[in-house]
Formats: sequence, structure tokens, C-alpha cells
Amino acid sequence: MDKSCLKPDCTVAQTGICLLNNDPNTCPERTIIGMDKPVDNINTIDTALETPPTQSRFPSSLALSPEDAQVLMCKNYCYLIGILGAPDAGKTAALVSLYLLLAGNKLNGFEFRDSRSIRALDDISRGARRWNDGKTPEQMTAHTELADERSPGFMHLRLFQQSTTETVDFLLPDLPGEWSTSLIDLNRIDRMGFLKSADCIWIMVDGRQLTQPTTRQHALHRTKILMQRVASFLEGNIPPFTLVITWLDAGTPSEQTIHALKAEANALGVTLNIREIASFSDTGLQPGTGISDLISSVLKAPNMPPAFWQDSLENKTGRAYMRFRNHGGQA
Ligand SMILES: Nc1nc2c(ncn2[C@@H]2O[C@H](COP(=O)(O)OP(=O)(O)O)[C@@H](O)[C@H]2O)c(=O)[nH]1
Ligand SMILES: [Mg+2]
Repeated sequence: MDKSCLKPDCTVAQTGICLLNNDPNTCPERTIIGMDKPVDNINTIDTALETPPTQSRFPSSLALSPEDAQVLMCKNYCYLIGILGAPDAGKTAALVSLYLLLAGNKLNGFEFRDSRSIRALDDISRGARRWNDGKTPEQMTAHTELADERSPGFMHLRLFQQSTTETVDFLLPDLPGEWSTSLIDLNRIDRMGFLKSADCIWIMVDGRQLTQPTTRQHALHRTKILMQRVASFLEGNIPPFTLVITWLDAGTPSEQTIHALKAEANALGVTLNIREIASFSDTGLQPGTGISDLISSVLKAPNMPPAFWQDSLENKTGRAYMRFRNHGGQA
């Protein structure tokens, strides 16, 4: 820093010699160029620039990270759903169908109230909204890819339930099918920690695979392994499973097929509910059939959290909800 002097005729800056014969390093008249206070007072000089006031921003409204989800869960009880299933099982399609039903106020028994991930829901629904000369597009949804391959992204929905006049929050992950494939083939569970906090688990299966004789055995086998992997990962604290059979518009699997999956769940000590949905429809069936029932089943599912003042020692729900406390955050 260049030094100067408050005395107008002092040449200390050029010659290094103080007009008052003081030591230039300690002379009280000395200043830093550009400042009109002596150097000794440097510590009392106000900060040159003030921190600009931060503008509050709108939340991004993309899929929520697990941390964002934690903040929401501190504020309200959120029904967290673990959604698993092979690639093309219809996981994304079910979420898209749910979102489009809500957008048209056609989800039986529910009304849309809010979403912290509206852009993410809108993004996954783009394909289904494409104008296509009145014909439905071949592929309604894009292949699911995550911004961060190591952690799930959650969709948030706040719905008003007409029967109870209560508002309920849901967190629904849209995971790539490869997560389930690597869970089945390699028992890769490192990214699945969030399942320990799930209220229920949806095992999604393409109904056509369970119906056609050429694919039925293979689909059955892989679905059973998926249930086994999840059950052993959750070790005793297993929330209810729902086998969500998609492509209802293309037919229904046989009783025998359903029975084989129920028997497997029974052997694992898991409650298995069965729901059939047609997220879209290539036939006369109404698109979105079964979705409202699927959502209601989450709220009705047994093993739900106890009433508020119930004896906490008796709490057998097993949900690791307290781990999601984060008192500092804002939702
Ligand atoms: N007609 C009909 N098509 C469906 C249904 N579910 C999924 N699809 C179609 O199957 C494709 C793959 O489904 P998607 O949800 O992306 O599979 P994901 O990999 O499990 O997310 C979608 O683009 C839809 O075109 C359904 O219930 N009915
Ligand atoms: Mg997908």
C-alpha cells in the first residue's frame, strides 16, 4: 500500500523522509493513499463495501434432494413412498398420470393444493402433453435420469383429501429402473437408505410381462427377488408393500400369478396389497384408472403412524421418522 501524509507539504511518499522528523512507520500524520484517516486508526476504518442485501429467491421447484425432503418432513408429516420396478415398468408414467389427473381436477377424492417440485413434475409430463395430431405418442415418458446418480430425487405433492377434509403431503421418488435392476442383480442397496423411512413400498410391474406366457415366469422370478432384497434390507421393519400392476388397459394377470406373488410376500412376512392401474390407455379404458385408489391405499395402509398422543413405548411402526428432524431449516 502507498503511504502519504496529511501535511500538504510533506514529501514522505517520494523521499521517505518525514517533514516532522518522525519515523515514517509510526508518524501519526501518515495515511494510506485514498483514505483521509491516519494509519494508526486503520482498524477503525469502516469496511469499504457493505455486503449487498440478499434477495430472497423462489425455491427451484425441481425434484427435491434428500436434504430438501428432510426440511419438509420436519414441518409436516409427509407420506414417503418407495417406488421400485424394472426399467419400463411404468413408474414415471404413474407419476405423470397422477400429475395430469390433478391438473385437470380429476383425481377422485383429492384436490391439488401445492407442490415444491412442480417443475420436475412438469418436466416428466412434457412427453404426455405433446400435441401429436390427436394421436397419442408412442412413448409417453422419457427414460428417467437423475441429476445425481447417487441419491434419489423426490416429487412433492400436497393434496386435499375430501373424505377427511385434511391436507396430506406425499414424497414420491422417480428413480431410474436401473436402480432396481442393480438391486436385483447385484444387491446394490447403498442408494436405498430412504426406503427405511418409507410409509409403503410400491413394487411396479409391467402387467403385460406378467400376462404373456413367454415373459410371465421371468417377470415373476425378478419381482420375487426384488421383494426379497427389499425385505432383507429393511430387516423386520418392513412397511406394507403394494404390487402395482401397470398397463391395466392391456389386460390383467391371472389369479395364479397374483397368488404366486402373494405367497412369496407371505413367506417374507410382508403385507402385500395388489393394485392395478392404467396410467395411459390404448383401449377404451379411462387413462388414469386405478391411480386415485392407489393414492388412497397409502393413507389407509395398516402399520401407519399412531395417533398423536398414543403411548410412544407402544410405537411399533418402525418408521425412522425422527432421523429426518432438522430444526434449523426452512421449508
Ligand atoms: N398404455 C399404457 N402405457 C403405459 C402404461 N404405463 C407405462 N406406459 C408406457 O410405457 C412407457 C414406459 O413407462 P415409464 O413410466 O417411462 O417406465 P419406467 O422406466 O418404469 O419409469 C411409457 O412411456 C408409456 O408410454 C400404462 O399403464 N398404459
Ligand atoms: Mg422412469
